[in-house]
Amino acid sequence: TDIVHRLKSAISEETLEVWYQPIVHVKSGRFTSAEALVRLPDGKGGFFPAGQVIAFAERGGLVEALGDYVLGHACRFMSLYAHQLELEHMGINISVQQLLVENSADHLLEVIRASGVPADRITLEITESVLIQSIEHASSSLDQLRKSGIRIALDDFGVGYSSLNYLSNLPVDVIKIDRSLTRQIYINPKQRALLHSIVEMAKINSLTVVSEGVETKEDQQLISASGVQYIQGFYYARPMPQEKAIRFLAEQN
Ligand code: G
Ligand code: G
Ligand code: MN
Ligand code: NA
Repeated sequence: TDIVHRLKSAISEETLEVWYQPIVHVKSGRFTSAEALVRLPDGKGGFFPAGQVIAFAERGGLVEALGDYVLGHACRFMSLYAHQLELEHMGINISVQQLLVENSADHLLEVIRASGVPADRITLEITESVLIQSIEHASSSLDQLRKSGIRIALDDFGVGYSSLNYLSNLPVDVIKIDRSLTRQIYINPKQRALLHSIVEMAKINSLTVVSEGVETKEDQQLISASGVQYIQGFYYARPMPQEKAIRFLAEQN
C-alpha cells in the first residue's frame, strides 16, 4: 500500500519525523518530560494518522525498523538536549511485537546505549491491553529492561479490561491514565472517584502517574489537585516537531 511504501522510503531516507509532546511535572510546573510520537509525511504537506502508520507497519513487517528509528532518534534527542532543556525523562511508545522477538531487551538496550543517553532517562510505553495479553511472553524482557534502569509505562490505562488489581503485579513503573477516564472530570463525580482510587493504588505500589489528554482549564485544575505527578495534554502543549520542541522547552523551563 501507499503507507507501507512511504514508510519504507521515509525510514531509509531519514525523512520519517519524530515529534515531541512536552509533559508537565505538576509540583514544579516545569516540562521535565516528553513523549516521542512518529509522524509520516503524506506527500501533501500533512501526515498520516500515527495509529494508521503503526497498524500498517505491523502488517507490513516494519515494526522493528520503525521502532528502532523512533527509539534511536528520541534517545539521540535526549543525549543532545536533555541537559540544556532540563528534560529528565523521555517516553517512547513500543509495539508489543518489539518485545516478543528474540533478544529483544538486548537489542533495545543496544539502541539506547549507542545514543549515549543514560537508561534511567528513558521510559518505554506499552499499551495496557496489549501488554496484559502478552504478559507471559513479554515479562522476561521487561524485567531485563527494568534491571538496566529503563522505566516501563502502562499506556492508555483504563481503556481495556484494566483492573486496579493488576497494578501490584505488573512489571511497570509508570501508569498513563487514558483521556477517556478524565475527560470532563469536573462535571462527573464518578470519574473523580475513579481517578482518586487509581492515584491511591499507584501510591501504594510506588508507581508514577501521568494523566493524559487534558484539554481544558477545568479538567487541569481538578487533575492537578488529584495527586497525579505529571499531566500531558493539549491544554499545555501539543506534539511538535523537534525544532519547535527545543524552542518551547528552552522558553518554558
Ligand atoms: O500521536 P498520535 O495521537 O497520532 O498517536 C496515535 C497512536 O499512535 C497512539 O496510540 C500512540 O501511542 C501511537 N504511536 C505514536 N507514535 C508511535 C511510535 O513511535 N511507536 C508506536 N508503537 N506507537 C506510536
Ligand atoms: O496512546 P498514546 O497515549 O501514546 O497517545 C498519544 C497521543 O495522544 C498523541 O499522539 C497525541 O496527539 C494525543 N494527545 C495528547 N494530548 C492530547 C489531548 O489533550 N487531547 C487529545 N484529544 N489527544 C491528545
Ligand atoms: Mn503513549
Ligand atoms: Na499508545
